[in-house]
Amino acid sequence: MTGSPPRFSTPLHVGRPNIGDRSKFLDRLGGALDRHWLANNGPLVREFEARVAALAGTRHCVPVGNATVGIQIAAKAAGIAPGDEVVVPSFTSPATAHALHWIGATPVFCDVDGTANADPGHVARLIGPRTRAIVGVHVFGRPCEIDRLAALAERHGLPLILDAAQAVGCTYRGRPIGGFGVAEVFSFHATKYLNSFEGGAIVTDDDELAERARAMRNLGMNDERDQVVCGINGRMTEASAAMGLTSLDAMETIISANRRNHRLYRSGLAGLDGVRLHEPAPGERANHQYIVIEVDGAVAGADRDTVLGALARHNVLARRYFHPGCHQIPPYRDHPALHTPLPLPRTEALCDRVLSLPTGTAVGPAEIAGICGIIREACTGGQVRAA
Ligand code: T4K
Repeated sequence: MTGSPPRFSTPLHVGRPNIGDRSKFLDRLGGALDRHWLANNGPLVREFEARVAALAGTRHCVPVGNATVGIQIAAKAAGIAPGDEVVVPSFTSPATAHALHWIGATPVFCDVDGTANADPGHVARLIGPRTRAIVGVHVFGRPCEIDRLAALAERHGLPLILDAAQAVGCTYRGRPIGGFGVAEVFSFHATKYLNSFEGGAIVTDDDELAERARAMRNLGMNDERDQVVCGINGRMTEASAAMGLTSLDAMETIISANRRNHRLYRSGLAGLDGVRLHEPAPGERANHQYIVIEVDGAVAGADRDTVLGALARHNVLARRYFHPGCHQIPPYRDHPALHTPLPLPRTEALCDRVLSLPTGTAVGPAEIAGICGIIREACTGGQVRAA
């Protein structure tokens, strides 16, 4: 392979943004310019809010500047205060842990189950006298074990907050993600299948939490402009909402491209020993926005990083979502107050195996065939085996 030209002349990215209908976006942006209303809960943000609440099936949606600030606000609005411990999976974006740490809470990391989500049994063992909340994450859009986490939260009188950054448009037990726990938080970052450049939303059925979150997002002011709480600037702009609305218009088209891509990867990687493609939860609606494989180096003939390197040589910029686990990054790995029994063996094994591959509307059958071919070659030492 060394010395041969790359299979792709331009890079294939994980998280290449889906653009949607450019003219609709530009019309919306033009409207904002004409109105001279660019920020602070303008009409496009309010329209986005209504559309996202309808999608989530919740009474409230509070659009925010990004999901990280959304998690901070949701956690604070749910009563999490400095010094509180929050049980959260280590296998997630650093954003989840950092958002909690940034408001003074101490993340206590749990291990994963077989779906790369929080293991409720381990969560139960980590709940102690200083625990004030549980944060679940729907990793790669696959819902975590909400029922079991909610039962634990209820038994211990704790709020359950759900990081749904990757799970917009998915369902759990047939109901839309968004309406579970005390609040869920979506991301509309550029790399998400629905994007608002940067953006996020807190969705909830809790009237009081929503009211606090709204004020917290706006420097602590309520709708009457009275200072009611300690706030931050977590506002979404009109330009972001214009893009978010345009993405929502294209949602079904994007999901069907993602679903087709998932099918193509499934057949392209079928029969390749030691390479496992993550699948959505059976019977649930999925957004398929991440194509995730696990490479078991002991079986596959190549480890994950060898496959990553082979892909990179051919201009396929796969991503190690997530590596390393949050418990192995600063400041948590050296945190004096952290009493998680380390290591987290299943998380660490998973972090060494996972790889996210390009998908979305920028990727089609030819690219996927090429990517699967590179993975096969890497695993079989250049001998392409029939699927
Ligand atoms: N919770 C979870 C579970 C999350 O996954 C995330 C974010 C959050 C919370 C926090 O949400 P936000 O606060 O961001 O709303 C990316 C995203 O930046 C991040 O939003 C996302 N998770 C994470 C899984 O992926 P990086 O560090 O990998 O991003 P970056 O800049 O390296 O871009 C990834 C790939 O996308 C690259 O190959 C380049 C490509 N790309 C990126 C951008 C921004 C493009 O092609 N065009 C673009 O405009 O984290």
